[in-house]
Amino acid sequence: NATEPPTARPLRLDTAQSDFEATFAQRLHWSADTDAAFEARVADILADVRARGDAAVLDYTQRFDALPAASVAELEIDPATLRAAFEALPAAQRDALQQAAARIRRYHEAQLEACGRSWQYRDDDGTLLGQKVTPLDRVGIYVPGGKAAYPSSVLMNAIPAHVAGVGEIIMVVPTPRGERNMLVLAAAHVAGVTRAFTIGGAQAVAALAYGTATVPPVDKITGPGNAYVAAAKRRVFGTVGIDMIAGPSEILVLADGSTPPDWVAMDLFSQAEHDELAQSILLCPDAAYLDAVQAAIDRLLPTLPRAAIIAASLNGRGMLVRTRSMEEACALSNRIAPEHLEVASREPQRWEPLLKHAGAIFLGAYTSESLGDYCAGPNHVLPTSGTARFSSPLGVYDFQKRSSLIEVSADGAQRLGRIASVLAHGEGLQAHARAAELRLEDQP
Ligand code: HSO
Ligand code: ZN
Repeated sequence: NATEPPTARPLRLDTAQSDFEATFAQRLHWSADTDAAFEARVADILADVRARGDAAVLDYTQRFDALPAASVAELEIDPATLRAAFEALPAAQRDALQQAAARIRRYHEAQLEACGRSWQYRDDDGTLLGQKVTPLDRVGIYVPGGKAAYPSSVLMNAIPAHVAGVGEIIMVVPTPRGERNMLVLAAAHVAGVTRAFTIGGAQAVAALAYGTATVPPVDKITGPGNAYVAAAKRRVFGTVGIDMIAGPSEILVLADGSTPPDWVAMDLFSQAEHDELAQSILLCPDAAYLDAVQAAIDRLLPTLPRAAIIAASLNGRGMLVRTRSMEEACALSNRIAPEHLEVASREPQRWEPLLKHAGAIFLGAYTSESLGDYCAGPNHVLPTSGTARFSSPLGVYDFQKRSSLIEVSADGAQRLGRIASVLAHGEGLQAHARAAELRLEDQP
């Protein structure tokens, strides 16, 4: 019944209950299920674009996006149009975009200084060794259309690429029926996108990966997308680099009971409103506080336009968990390795050293995850589904690669030549051994 207000009851659990582990593990689990028929459809689109180029891109854009065009050139948005989109915005939106962009740029510039620079050292004998860091020549940024069209994600993908020194940033964005999202175009202007095309889906991924007469081939594709885009990115990996395959958004709040329950409830909602499959979890040692947050959920949910999505997310995947202690809550959080981790505590610095695995850690009551989504500075493209155990936020380093640098001195060749010769003989590789030995002063 559409008129009834939705209710949200995240699963209540207690780490002391006997079936906690099993119930918790089952609720936590998420996996992208794809079937063979779906994979085959995506593979067909990729092969078709690879073979027929622009003509195939035009066919699929007409079929899937109801956007007819005589040429792919017609689907390109020139930089002047991106600028005009920006200039036509209300001043408050222009200002907010620019301020967010400036903060994101500053953060990623600091990242470049700290971990994105070339380095070298010399052996005593003058041999030079080092690592040379180079930006990628050309990258493609996929921007979803429809309900997941986020201008903030344009900033989060394009700015680190720009800061890394990428030569050309090619944006693709599906534009069903030709309805353009002006904030997305404006964000592309602010973030320094080089060229933009109103194409999307697997066909856009294929165009970027293989290149067509009009769309230049890129070296890496980043950015989120629907199941077609995810499957296409997986398949073109190897021909080009990709960033990550993101799952639904997640937030985990670690609370000691000192943050107003309304704030925490709204933070849980903020990720739940992305997607029915998003996951919001609250861990707290105080059961009365969990009750207070549930009461806040009941009161605040009906005030939100996306209440139905939020309710579906919280009812399907949400959890309010009482833990024995904050220490236990921290340990549990590490096992989950959430995308976003809020430490809603009056002493966040006490708990931070205990936290190892999370895409981004938000410390203290004032640090709403939502501020990180838009403008704090760090990237909002983060590892999901427990992958924060082994991977990192999107960053400048994703738009660079490294080459080793070696310059052996005449003296160095004596020392290294003897070692290499022995090992090469051991491997039975005579040419390797001779190449090293020819440079020795006393040849064997
Ligand atoms: N929370 C999302 C990013 C986003 N939020 C964009 C709002 N707009 C990534 O996990
Ligand atoms: Zn968000």
